[in-house]
Amino acid sequence: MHEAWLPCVGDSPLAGSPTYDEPFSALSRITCKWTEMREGDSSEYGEVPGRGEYNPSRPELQSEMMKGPVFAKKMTHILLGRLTVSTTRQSSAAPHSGYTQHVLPAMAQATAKRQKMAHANRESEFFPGIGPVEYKPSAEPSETLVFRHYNAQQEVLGRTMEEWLRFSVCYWHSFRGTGSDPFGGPTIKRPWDDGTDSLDNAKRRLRAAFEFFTKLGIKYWTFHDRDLAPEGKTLAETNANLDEVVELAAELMNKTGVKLLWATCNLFVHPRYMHGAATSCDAHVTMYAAAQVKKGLEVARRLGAENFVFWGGREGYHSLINTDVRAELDHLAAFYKMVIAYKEKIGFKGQLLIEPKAKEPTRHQYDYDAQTVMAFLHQYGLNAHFKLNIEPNHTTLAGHPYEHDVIFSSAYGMLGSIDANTGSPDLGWDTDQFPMDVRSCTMVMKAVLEQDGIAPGGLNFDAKVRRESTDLKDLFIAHAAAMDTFARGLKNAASMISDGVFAKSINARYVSWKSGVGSRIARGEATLEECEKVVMEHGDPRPESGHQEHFEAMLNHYI
Ligand code: XUL
Ligand code: CO
Repeated sequence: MHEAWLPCVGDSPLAGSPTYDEPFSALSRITCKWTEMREGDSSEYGEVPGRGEYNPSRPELQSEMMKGPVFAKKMTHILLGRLTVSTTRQSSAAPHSGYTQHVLPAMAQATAKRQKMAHANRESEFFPGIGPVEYKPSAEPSETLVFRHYNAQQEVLGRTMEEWLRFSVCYWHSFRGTGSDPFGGPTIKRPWDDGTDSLDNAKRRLRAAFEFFTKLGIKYWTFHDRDLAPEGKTLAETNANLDEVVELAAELMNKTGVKLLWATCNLFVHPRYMHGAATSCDAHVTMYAAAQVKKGLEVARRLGAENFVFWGGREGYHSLINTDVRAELDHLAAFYKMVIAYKEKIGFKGQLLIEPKAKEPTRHQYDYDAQTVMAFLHQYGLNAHFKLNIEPNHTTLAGHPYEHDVIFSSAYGMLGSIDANTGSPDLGWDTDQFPMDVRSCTMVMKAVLEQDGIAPGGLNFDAKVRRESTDLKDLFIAHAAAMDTFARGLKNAASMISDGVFAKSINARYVSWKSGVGSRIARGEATLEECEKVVMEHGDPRPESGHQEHFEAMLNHYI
C-alpha cells in the first residue's frame, strides 16, 4: 500500500502516482482511494518525469495522469487529496521499469514540501470549517457551497476555464461591506474586524481576505486605495499608512500566488470630493485627486496590478444651472493626460480602464455608458491609452439591456474588463448583486469568447452579499454560485459559437452587404447616385423577417 498527497480535481489523479515502485504491468490489481482534501502547492510538479510512460494496459489511469504536467504548469495552488493505492503483484512480474527509480528522489522531496505546506494550509484562522470549495458536479440541490460547473482546469475551446474567466474578489464589498444602507446601520459583523480604523485591524482584515481567496480558488483581487488603509491627518500620513498595508499585501500575494487584477483610487467618499475630483470647480481639489492617483499608480506598480481603474464617482453634475460642463470635461481629459505621463514615467505596465456609470451618486455621471466614454476618449485623443471596465448593473442604470455595454465596447476593441454583477432591473439604483442569471452570463461570455478573451482584464465580482445575508458562509456561497453561473455561461457560449448556428443566421441577415453595391457602400466606395440607380432598376426592397422569436428560441436551447 502506498500513500501520497497528490493534486486532484474531484476524484481524478492529475499528476500520476510517483510512489509506485513497480510498473503497472507488474500488478494485477490497483485500488485507488482518495481521502481528505486540502489546498496545496503543485509548482513542484512543473515537470513530472515519466510523463507518458505509464503502462497502456491501464488506459483509464494513464489518461488522467497524462494531464498532470499540463495542469501543473498553470497553477501554483491547487487541491490535494490523499491517494491510497493498494496493489497486488502478478506472480510472473515484469522486471522493474526504469521510470520509477528516476521519479522517486524528486518526488520524495516534493512530498515533504507538500506536507509542510499542508500543515500551513490547515491553519484556518478566519473561516474555520468552511472551504476549500470543491468541484462536485453531482452535488444535491441544497449543496450550494460547491462548484457544479466551475472546474478551473477544464478546457473549453482550447483554454482552461480559469484562463477564460479570470475571476477576482473585490475587497471593498467583501471585506469592507457592513450591510449599512441609507435607512439602516451595519448588519454584517465579521469576527476579525474590531470596527476601528487601526492599522492592526486593516492588516487582520487583509489576512482574512487572502484566506478567503485561497479557499475559494480565486486568483485575483481588486481594491480601492482607501479600503486597504485608513486616511491619516495629512496626505503624507495617509500614504505611509497605505505603504504599510501594501507591504503586507505584497507578502500575502507572494505567499499565495493571488494577483492584483486592478487597483483604483477612491475619489468619491471624502467630503473634499463633494463637487467632483478631476471635474471639481476647485482646482485645489483636483490637485489633491492627482496626488492621490500618483500614489495609487505607484502602489499598483509595486503590486504588479494588471490594470488600473477610474470610476468617476463624483464626476458629473447635480444641476446644469451651476455647472460649466465643457470646462469640467476638458479638466477630466487634462487629468487623464497627467495620468498617462506619470504611468509612462514610472513604467507602470497595467492597462488603464474607465468604468462607465449613468447615474448615482451624481444625477448625471459624465461617463454615462460605453458609447459616451468611447466618444469622450476620441474627442480628447485618449483612446489609445484606455479601455473600458464594464459593469452590467451600470449598463442597466443607463436604460440598456444587461449585455449592451459589453457588446458595444467589445465591438470597438475597447472591452478591457468586467465588473461582474447584476442589479434588480425593476429598481433604479445600483444594487451590486452577485450575477446569478445564466442567460445574462451566457451573453457576456459569448462576447468575451468572440474577442478571444478578456486578459489582462477579468471578471471582478463588484458585488455584495445582501444586508440580510449575514453569515460568513453566505460570502462563500455568493462567490461560488456566481462563479458557477459564469462557468455555465462560458460553456453555453462555447457551444453557441462552435455550433455556428447563430453566426450563420446573423450572417444571412447581412448577405446583401457582401456583394455588389452593398459591399461598395460598406467599403466607403459607393455614391448616392449609384444607390439611386439600383433602386430605379430594382424597385423597392423586399421586406425580410428578422426572425427574432427564432433567435430567442435558439438561445433558450443553449441555456
Ligand atoms: C461603483 C463601482 C465602483 C468601481 C470602482 O458603482 O462600481 O466600485 O467599480 O471604483
Ligand atoms: Co464597479
